Amino acid sequence: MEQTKVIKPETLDDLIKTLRKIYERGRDKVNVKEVQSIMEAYESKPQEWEKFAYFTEGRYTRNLVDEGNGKFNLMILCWGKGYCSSIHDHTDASCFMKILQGQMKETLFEWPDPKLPAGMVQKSQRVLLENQCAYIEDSIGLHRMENVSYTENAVSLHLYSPMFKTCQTFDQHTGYRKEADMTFWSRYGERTPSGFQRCCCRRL
Ligand code: CSS
Ligand code: FE2
Repeated sequence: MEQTKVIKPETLDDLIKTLRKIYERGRDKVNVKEVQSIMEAYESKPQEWEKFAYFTEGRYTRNLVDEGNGKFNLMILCWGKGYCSSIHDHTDASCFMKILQGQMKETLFEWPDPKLPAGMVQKSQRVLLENQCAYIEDSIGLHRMENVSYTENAVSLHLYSPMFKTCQTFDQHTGYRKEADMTFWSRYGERTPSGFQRCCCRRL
């Protein structure tokens, strides 16, 4: 696994080009720290990503930005005030999430024992600030993401590799799991025709 010096991507387009190169070169073995550093190095400029940022009432939205030459999905998630995800896994994929605007709280949980219904065990909690980039995969645990602000929206940039279309969501009180389909509210800046998005949104 080679790792080159982190060259700061000046624009979102630059960042996408760099990510494509890394995934082209690394195939399935990219260096997590390298991707994280590059995503962190990009300084969020709303004018570069606002065409992807659709907000709606009642749920967070998932907006496809790039398909990474088939190696990854890059998407922008828009979290209205107080909106959160359910507790979910990441379907054996790597997940990077960078904050483009606002702040997000991440609560990490242990995997529940499917044979023993019980309240889910919380491992840790942290607040991610603008431009920070976090990483999660199934071996680290499950998580819930939350825009805890009731006055500010939050926007985050997610890279998933490989891409996935379903995940599992978990009930915090019983550990009971369900499969959830994950769809896009928009693709490449255009609203998807279905008019409906399924994802791991928590019912409000
Ligand atoms: N995994 C969630 C967002 S939190 S990382 C999703 O893709 O909708
Ligand atoms: Fe997640």
